[in-house]
Amino acid sequence: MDLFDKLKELHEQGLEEIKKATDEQTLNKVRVELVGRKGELTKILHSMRDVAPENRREVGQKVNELRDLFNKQLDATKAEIVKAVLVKKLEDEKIDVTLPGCEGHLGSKHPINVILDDLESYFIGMGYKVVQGPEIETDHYCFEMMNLPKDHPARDMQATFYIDSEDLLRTQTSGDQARVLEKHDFSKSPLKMVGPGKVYRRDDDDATHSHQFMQMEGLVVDKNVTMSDLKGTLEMIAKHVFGQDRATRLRPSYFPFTEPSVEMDVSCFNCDGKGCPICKYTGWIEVLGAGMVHPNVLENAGIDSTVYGGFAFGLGLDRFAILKYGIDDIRDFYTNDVRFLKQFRKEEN
Ligand code: FA5
Repeated sequence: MDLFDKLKELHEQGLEEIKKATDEQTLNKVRVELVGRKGELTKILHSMRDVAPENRREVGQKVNELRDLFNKQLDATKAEIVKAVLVKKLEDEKIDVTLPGCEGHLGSKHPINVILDDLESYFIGMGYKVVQGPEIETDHYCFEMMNLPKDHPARDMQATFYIDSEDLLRTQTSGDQARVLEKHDFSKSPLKMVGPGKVYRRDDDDATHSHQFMQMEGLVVDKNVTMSDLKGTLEMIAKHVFGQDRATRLRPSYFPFTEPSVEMDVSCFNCDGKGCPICKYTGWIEVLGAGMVHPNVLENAGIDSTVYGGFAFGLGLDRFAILKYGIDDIRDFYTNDVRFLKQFRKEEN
């Protein structure tokens, strides 16, 4: 077969091979076979020496024409394959935007966070700043700075989880008072702060006691702060959270960091003050401790207690939530039962 016949045959076969290729990999193989460096057309060029000199020009021209034709056809087929792949992909991944979406299960705020957020905004509105102390506190700030030196008998009231001889899971948020007092510049402004957070005690759990619970510390220090400022503040808080009608009472109490000290009780939500197992038949549930800041606490932080004085309080946020929502067991806050938690969705805003 002479070269012209070979070229004619290659022409037909080549176009046929290109047509048959339906994926990029096969097409690339065909491209290499036809127009590659060692492909059929190159082979024909290499055998040019066997062609009569007067025909060489024509053969060369034909080879070039065929190369152009093959390249054009290969490119066109490649474009078709790419398009077909894309069309298939679009078809496979087609999304019906009219289908109903999958409903996400929205969580809700924990009831204690609902109370916490509400109280924070309430205090911010009254000019308090919000601080956050560490949950792993030092003996120094949790007790010593708060007028509870080592071996003080009142330490027994708050049996503690110690981590080592100096660090402990804080039993109260009162350490926040000492940390803020040390830093505050009284020449610039009086001090009004709340410090919410988790606290831990080696308490026996029951309906109103948990070994882990939330407190919110409050502290106001300025010149001429009186006990009636404290009383007014506590009553406002109780009315804000529980409404105008819920009865409250202040009882004398003892805390080493306040003098005088009080505790505030709110009438039991369950028996309305008549007495039941939840309030241990007293008709009242204790919600906070408070008092006038002890001079030693101020002096420990380098503040002149003959010039400055103030009041402090520590609210039990769990107890607030118990009373506000009528919850008969504090442990429900910590067992994460969604049936319990989702009941508070409507309280979020
Ligand atoms: C204190 O912790 C003081 N630091 C509060 C304070 C601050 C007094 C500033 C004076 C000035 P007490 O141990 O009473 O006080 O706890 C305060 C509140 O935390 C209680 O009124 C109660 O609401 C809550 N509380 C106490 N123990 C538990 C517990 N085991 N579980 C749930 N809430 C508790």
